[in-house]
Amino acid sequence: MIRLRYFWILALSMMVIFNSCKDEEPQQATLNLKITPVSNGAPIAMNTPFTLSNGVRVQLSSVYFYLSDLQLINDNGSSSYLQEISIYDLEVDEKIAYNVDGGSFTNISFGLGVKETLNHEDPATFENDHPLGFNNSSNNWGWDNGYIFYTIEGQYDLDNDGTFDGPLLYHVGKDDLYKSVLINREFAVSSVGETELELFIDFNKVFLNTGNQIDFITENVTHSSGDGFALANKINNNVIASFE
Ligand SMILES: [Ca+2]
Repeated sequence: MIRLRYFWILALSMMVIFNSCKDEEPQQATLNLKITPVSNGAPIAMNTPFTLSNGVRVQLSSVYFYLSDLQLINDNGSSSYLQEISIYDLEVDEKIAYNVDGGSFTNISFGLGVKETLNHEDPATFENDHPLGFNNSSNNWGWDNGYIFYTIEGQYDLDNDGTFDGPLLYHVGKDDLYKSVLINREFAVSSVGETELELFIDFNKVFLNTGNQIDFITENVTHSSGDGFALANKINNNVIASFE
């Protein structure tokens, strides 16, 4: 009888412990974020030609972006920090999943590129599959210059005759070109389960941003160094304006 009473006391206290643990467990919500390349609002794909609004045909072959300090912001002051560093490879139709606090938001913010505190790290100090790790070491110029924040590679066909006339190669990096991006977007994130969020980058604007158009004949390659810095800065300003 005594033994049975102890059993019930034990069982009840375990239920109390179990329930209190359950109460304290934070609710886990996931945000699946995707960046879709478009041109004038129409989705585009890598290795598939599309025509810019000035009639020039372009085909992109390789585009990726590093984003630092990605967060969701509400104008009333609340925010949800997603991740210190992410890499989006537009060759892969991928979503990246983040643990997130639910809520209503009005903006998405990030630093375009690798922030200075991470930019001069050795890829070997990260796990291989980390965005800054060995598997992405081809995105690194070495300690002094840091990571290539993003690449835009492809070809252009100036007279749209079906034959490409030259390559496009924009490798943008360097601490001076690390800039903040704020995308205005009103959206809600559920506090449980999964929420999808799709951002866009408009390549018609990357190349033909009003007042800052890229001339493919003279402005088709930059590695962000020396004489190439001005073109990298120009492309960077257009790219920042092209996220939506
Ligand atoms: Ca041509």
